[in-house]
Amino acid sequence: MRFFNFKEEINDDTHFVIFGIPWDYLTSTDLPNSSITPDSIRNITDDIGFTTELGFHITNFQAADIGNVEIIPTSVELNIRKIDTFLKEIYTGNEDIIPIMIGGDHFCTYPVVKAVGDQIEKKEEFGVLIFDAHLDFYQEWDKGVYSHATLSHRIFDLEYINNKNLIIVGARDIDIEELNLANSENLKFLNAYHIIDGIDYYIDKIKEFYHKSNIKKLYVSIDIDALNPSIAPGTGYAIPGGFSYREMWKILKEIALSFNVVGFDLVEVAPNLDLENRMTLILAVKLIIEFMDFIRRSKL
Ligand SMILES: [Mn+2]
Repeated sequence: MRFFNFKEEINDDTHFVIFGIPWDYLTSTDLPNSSITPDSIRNITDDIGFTTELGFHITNFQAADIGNVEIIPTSVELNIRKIDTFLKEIYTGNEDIIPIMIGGDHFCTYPVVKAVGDQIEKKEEFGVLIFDAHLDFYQEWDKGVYSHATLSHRIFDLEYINNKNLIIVGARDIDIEELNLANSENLKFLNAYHIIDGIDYYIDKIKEFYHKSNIKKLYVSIDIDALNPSIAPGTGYAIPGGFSYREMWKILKEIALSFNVVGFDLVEVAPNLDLENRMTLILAVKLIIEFMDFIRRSKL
């Protein structure tokens, strides 16, 4: 089972490497089952047309799907190390490869961002863009410092990440403690209610933010709950007021054209909460494949 017909092996021509992290131990409800998502997403690619919306043949992507990281659900520190090793192997022999991670809960993003950031020589050019209904900025959550609710705080704690190169977009479900924490650190986030001002608001603000600090290389993390639950019902925390598919499509297109996207992920899809027609899984596949096409075009 592979993502579309991508090959399993990385070779000299490989541009994108897809892999899954089937891990949802650090979510904070018993409802979602995002550990089955990487394979559910691969499965559904059989039912989706083999072209992107702009007409690129998916068979022509120079991409590999190398499977899943082997996870032992409760072994948090061990999994973090395993994910790091997995990423380092991807980069062996080709440091320009663009890793694409399918989660898993949002915590899966932390070890991936760290591995991607660690191998970038000019750290001052590196930025992280997170789409999320939540800030995930708690210092600790039910299972400790590592949780899907502390994700962006752990990223923020990386020595090369700060309030000038990390931005969270689509926020609309923030607790008081978390808001106070975010404000005290001057964490940059864009609220979802600006959608009523038109999608260019986000494109302009995101570009302005990164240009101000001279960021050129971006890691992008997409929590599916950044999108509106009317189109993404299959997730643990369905918060109203998110982006439409087309709005997200447009933002991703502009981001890919304006920055060098060095990796991205899609997390928090829960197939067990999806509708029978699997619309959240299809949305996830479309976002991945469209973003890949935008990134490919930006490098032509
Ligand atoms: Mn979220």
